[in-house]
Amino acid sequence: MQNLNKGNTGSSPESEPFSAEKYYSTQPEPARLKDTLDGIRKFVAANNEKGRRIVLVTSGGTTVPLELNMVRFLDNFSAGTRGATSAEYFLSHDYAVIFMHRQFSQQPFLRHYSHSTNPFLDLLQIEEPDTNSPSVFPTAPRSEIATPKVSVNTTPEALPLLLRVLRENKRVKELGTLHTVTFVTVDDYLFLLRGIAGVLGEKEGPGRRVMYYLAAAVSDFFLPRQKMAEHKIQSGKGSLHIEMDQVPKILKPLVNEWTPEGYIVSFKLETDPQILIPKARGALDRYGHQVVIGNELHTRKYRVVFVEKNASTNGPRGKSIQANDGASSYREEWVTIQEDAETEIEELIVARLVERHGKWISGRGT
Ligand code: 9Z3
Repeated sequence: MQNLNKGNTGSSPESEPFSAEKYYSTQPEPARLKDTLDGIRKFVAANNEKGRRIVLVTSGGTTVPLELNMVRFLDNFSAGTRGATSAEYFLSHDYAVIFMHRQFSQQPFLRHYSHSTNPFLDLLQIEEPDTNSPSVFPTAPRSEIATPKVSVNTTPEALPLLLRVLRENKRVKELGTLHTVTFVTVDDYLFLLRGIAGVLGEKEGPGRRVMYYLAAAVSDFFLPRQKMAEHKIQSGKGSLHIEMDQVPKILKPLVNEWTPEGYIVSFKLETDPQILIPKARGALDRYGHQVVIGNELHTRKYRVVFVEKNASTNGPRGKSIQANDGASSYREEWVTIQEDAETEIEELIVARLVERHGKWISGRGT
């Protein structure tokens, strides 16, 4: 058996778990973080000036590299559909959207025409010039040379979607309400989240008009840089033993320190339906934010549950107060659609959040 952890220094029960402070002071920040945050600052200022609400949508899965010169990494299933779809609905509600997503995962608008869904090339039709025409004669003046014509090849059934996507994409571009940043590793994700929250929480910033919609599937475990092998892990020494550290729970500093007034929505993913609601409630108790949206892996496109604390059990800014009567201190709302429905569940999720956020802004929400 070989131990992946450099110098056989796998974390033992007595080794300290990573606090957020320890994590940020020992792990590498992504290249060009400052430039990325400058871009965010400009976007936020421009939209804040217009009084818009702003949402940070995180989307897609993070990777965990196993080597410093990375050949291998751990990944997860998320395609970023939830985040990309939700971003479109936030845009339609006139939010300015910071779309922080895993590189090459689904993106708003583009998701409708990926390599597998409505393949983009199938939409284009080419019409070759008539080769007998004198205008293709090589000595003809350039302006007279016939060029192939490209047109959009669509059917009456496909046209409404295409028009809707094109119009909405154009509207969003003209308004300047979508700003995209990418991450790959869990380190990228954690540094970006802290940096963006810092910008959104700045004094002259949007305050309560900010929502965090944390739909990215973030790894719970990582290999600290100090324990990583430098080079590609070699085979031939038997089985591989990897001991990973826990990723620090950054919802805590997000709620308490980085974003004093933001409306925070986290997602809880489980595969065992029995533990979904207890886990979601536990997260609300631990972090004191506003909403946990629970979903199960296989039904996530058709069924989610909003888990919130009742007003009486929320302290200032959603900080939870332990109620004596257990279950009655929480409320749950299931949102479901038929599996063959035309509607996307994100439309319903976002509409509910926009309403709750409105109350939060006016000081009536929890
Ligand atoms: C989610 O639960 C998202 O809804 C999905 C969306 C990742 C399931 P897809 O991208 O899937 O549309 O394919 N996101 C949060 C997952 C997560 O990492 N949550 C942490 C946890 O469950 C807490 S922040 O412990």
